[in-house]
Amino acid sequence: MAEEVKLLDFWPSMFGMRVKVALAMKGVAYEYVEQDLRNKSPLLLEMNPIHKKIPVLVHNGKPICESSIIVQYIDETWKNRAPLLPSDPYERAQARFWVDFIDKKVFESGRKIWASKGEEREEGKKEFMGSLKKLEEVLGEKAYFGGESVGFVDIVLIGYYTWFYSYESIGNFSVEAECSKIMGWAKRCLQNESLSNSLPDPFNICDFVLLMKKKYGLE
Ligand SMILES: N[C@@H](CCC(=O)N[C@@H](CS)C(=O)NCC(=O)O)C(=O)O
Repeated sequence: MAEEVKLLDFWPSMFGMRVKVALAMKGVAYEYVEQDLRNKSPLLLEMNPIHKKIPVLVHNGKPICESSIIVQYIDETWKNRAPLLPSDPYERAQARFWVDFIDKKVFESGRKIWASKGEEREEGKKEFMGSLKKLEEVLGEKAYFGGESVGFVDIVLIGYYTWFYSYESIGNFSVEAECSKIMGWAKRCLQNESLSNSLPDPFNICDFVLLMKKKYGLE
């Protein structure tokens, strides 16, 4: 039986980007279904009744929610190509720890940079750069967080790279100046077509962010 794989997503979402990258790395064909988050579709509400959020992967009619859980599901389901999580249990636990760190720290500080101002924005910048510096330590001398090849942590973090330009322009700072190692890592990741073809243009993200700021009076 042919597999039916559908992705419910919204293009600027760094959470959705993870899923697109993972599917591309595994070479899984899928139907992309863009969602309007201001007017949620019956399909999204049916597939993610708890959180009502994208991304949702629908595999043969069954929904899988929460981006980092989806990436792990993809890795376990399409095992025969491009392993994403380490096979060693300790290494796997470490990868999950840093994914959890990214989920808890990076999104919120990034949001503070673009969606607030004054002291809160400054706090966001400090937290954001602090998290990137910590991640640089974790990367160490490795090419990727996954070692010699792109892995779980790389896939989870790379979507944020497409937002760096927006954070930098709005927050008036430079990631490159303070975290050149992370920028080197991101550029290496983008040499991989599964990643570069799955990610939006940072300028388009910035146009989207500026539009959101205007729409919600966040200037
Ligand atoms: N923890 C979730 C976060 C997903 C998320 O925040 N999605 C946002 C878009 S970036 C969303 O669907 N928002 C709609 C809403 O909150 O109503 C994941 O990793 O999948």
